[in-house]
Amino acid sequence: MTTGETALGTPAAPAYGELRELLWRALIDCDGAGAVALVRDAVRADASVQVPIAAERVLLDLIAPVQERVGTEWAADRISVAQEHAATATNERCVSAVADTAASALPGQRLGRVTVACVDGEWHALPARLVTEVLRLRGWTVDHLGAQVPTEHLIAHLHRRACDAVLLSSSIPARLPAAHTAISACRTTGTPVMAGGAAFGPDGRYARRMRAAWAPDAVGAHTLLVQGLERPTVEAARLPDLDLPHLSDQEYTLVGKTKRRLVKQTLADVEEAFAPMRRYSSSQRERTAEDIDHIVTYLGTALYVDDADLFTTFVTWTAGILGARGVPPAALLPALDSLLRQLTDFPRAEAILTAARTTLTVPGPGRPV
Ligand code: B12
Repeated sequence: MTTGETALGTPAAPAYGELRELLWRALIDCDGAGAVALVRDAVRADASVQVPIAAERVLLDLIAPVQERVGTEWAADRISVAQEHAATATNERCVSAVADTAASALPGQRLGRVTVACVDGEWHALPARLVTEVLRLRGWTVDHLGAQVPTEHLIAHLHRRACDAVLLSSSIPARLPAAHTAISACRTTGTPVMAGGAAFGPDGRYARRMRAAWAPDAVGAHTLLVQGLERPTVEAARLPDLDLPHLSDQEYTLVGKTKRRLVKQTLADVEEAFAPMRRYSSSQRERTAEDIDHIVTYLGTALYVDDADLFTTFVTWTAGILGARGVPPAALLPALDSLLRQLTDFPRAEAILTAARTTLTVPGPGRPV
């Protein structure tokens, strides 16, 4: 697509199939002007509804699915990391364009003020941004703090600007311990906390364990806010550890403290057991060390929330990523076996590793081996 051509022609009811394809093309061609023109036209073309509703549809039914496709194509090794970054940057521009297009049509009466932020260490800003823009379109005043907000600065913000709720976003499960710290700290300010994003699990199970309200998406966030969230009392404030009694076995803490040693030994064991690794270049070796580092991080996270599924999902995902890049998923087994040997006194870690190992080795639909 060239700049300014948008090939709209869709009926008022949004059937975005073709537009998704065109937006995808524009993102991959780094055609920012074309992408922006396309989404603006899509808002204006949806004339059967008021502008804020049309804008919301474009954000959630056009821009968001195309962004998800960016992830799928990267995972399948069909686009590069650079293309993924460029596409995301362009799509962020599209979100701003939609917000600007609808700005003059926003409802005059505001429903209240909320703060939206990504938890510490969380770079996935776009999901939070979508939540922010949808809430603005639906009548909320939003303080949008963006990516990786250090918890102390978030708390300082809440003290400066009282709000009806703080909405925390996280996409990467590895950020769950940080999310829990942020949720607990926000609660001590007496501000209701809502969590969301892929990290909290499809049913929000981790958010609830951390005493945060949860909604699956931006519209769900609005619904919960309208219903009203309970304000936490100062007396209810407590250390995050008390929400997760299993942490008293210290497995999470000890795996975290010995992480460097665990990664080093695992790398040595993998090199011993997986012959092709001996011919790896230094950058392939570096990637392998990173993969092992992530495996230990996710083991720690699974211990933190006490859920083997979290680790199995991560290992299955890693196997898929490796498989798409020509590395057999079985290459992960020596790493799991090494950790099993090193963590013999850790019953929860052992159960988590064993469950993941079984998933990798037992053939079945969708199984990587
Ligand atoms: C773009 C992107 C990036 C960009 C982010 C830039 C940016 N400005 O956002 C960059 C390059 C920084 C990045 C980095 C990484 N990424 Co990334 N990334 C993505 C990608 C392609 C899109 C994310 C996105 O915007 N999704 C679109 C929206 C629509 O997502 P959504 O979650 O559905 O949002 C809705 C709901 O979740 C909900 N919601 C969200 N927040 C909240 C909050 C509240 C309160 C509520 C109620 C609701 C809510 O509402 C939203 C709108 O309705 C995803 C793929 C994907 N499928 O999402 C991978 C993905 C999330 N990334 C992934 C990975 C692995 C990484 C890295 C670890 C890669 C690496 N090795 O470095 C790093 C981690 C960085 C970090 N510490 O955060 C994996 C995660 C897999 C996993 N199991 O953990 C994914 C899934 C890619 C994949 N297909 O495998 N990434």
